[in-house]
Amino acid sequence: MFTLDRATRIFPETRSADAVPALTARFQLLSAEDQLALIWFAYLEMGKTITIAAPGAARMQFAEPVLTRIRAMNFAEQSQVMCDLANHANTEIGRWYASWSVNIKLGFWYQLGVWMEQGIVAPIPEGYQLSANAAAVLTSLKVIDKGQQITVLRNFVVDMGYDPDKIDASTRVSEPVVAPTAPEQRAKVSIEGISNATVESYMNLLNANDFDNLIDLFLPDGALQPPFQRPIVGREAVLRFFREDCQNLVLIPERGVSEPSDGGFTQIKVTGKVQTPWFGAGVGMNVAWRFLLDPEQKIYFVAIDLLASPADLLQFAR
Ligand code: 45D
Repeated sequence: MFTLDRATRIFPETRSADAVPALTARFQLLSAEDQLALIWFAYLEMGKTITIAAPGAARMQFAEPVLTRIRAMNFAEQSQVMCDLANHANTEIGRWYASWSVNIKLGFWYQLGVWMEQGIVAPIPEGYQLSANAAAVLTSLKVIDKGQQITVLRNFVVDMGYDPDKIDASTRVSEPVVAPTAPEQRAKVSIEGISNATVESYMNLLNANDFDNLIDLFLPDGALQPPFQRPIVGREAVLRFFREDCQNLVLIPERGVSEPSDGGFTQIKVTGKVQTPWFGAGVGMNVAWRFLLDPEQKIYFVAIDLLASPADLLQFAR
């Protein structure tokens, strides 16, 4: 029978974007000053070709009190707050930050970036010289595709602040869940090469923010593995992840293959694009979904991989 560990290894030929974990690890070795300057330079560079969408008020309300405090500080204090976040320091702001969902963290930095541009928050010092290692990381970051760049940037932001495992889990905050799309406004995907009701429903329900029906597609001990993360196991944890991290995504599956597996299970690989509300249609991430369905067509496991290159969208060989 399948174990979770075995499930994670279906479609082993799938090549994920190794540059993302490699760059994230190299970044973690840099000093806080270098990290902040590097992100700033990367952000300016990326801003030439793609635009971040301003977060809505619902998302910003949780970061608001901290942002207001930072805005009132002098430049030295503001720089200290940003370095403390990069250093994972156990400060009041670092603990607040640790309690926030990914999207609140991103919204917080979005606002600081705007204020840095406007001169309200301490800028990176004029003429700041990156260390050789930091300059090398920035050079590597510039040559990967946009979908990988925004994933690296997201990782940097997620990793900052005090360790979330060391704070009271009940203090976690995330933005409110939006209402699902009205039934008559829902689009339906079609996937070249396969016709599978569970996989199609997965895509359509996620696109409609209909998480309560989406979770019913999973077995009670079903698992979902986001790119570069450990699997999230069990309906309750997966549903929480959908509500916190998966609102307003656009999944654009293109093609797939379905194969019978052991014990009446079915393994299905689909490739296509995903858009995040932060960048809209400006960035299409090349991804693969690797599904393992039980004999009743419920999801036992699904992994989402960020692909190494567009050529991997066509990679279905065994
Ligand atoms: O430090 O099927 C400054 C799942 C300088 C669900 C700054 C999925 C200083 C299931 C510039 C101010 C979710 C897994 C910082 C599918 C400084 C499923 C600011 C996949 C930090 C398909 C930096 C979804 C800023 C995917 C403002 C793959 C940075 C979603 C902002 C991927 C960075 C979404 C932003 C990604 C990054 C979003 C907004 C990668 C957003 C990235």
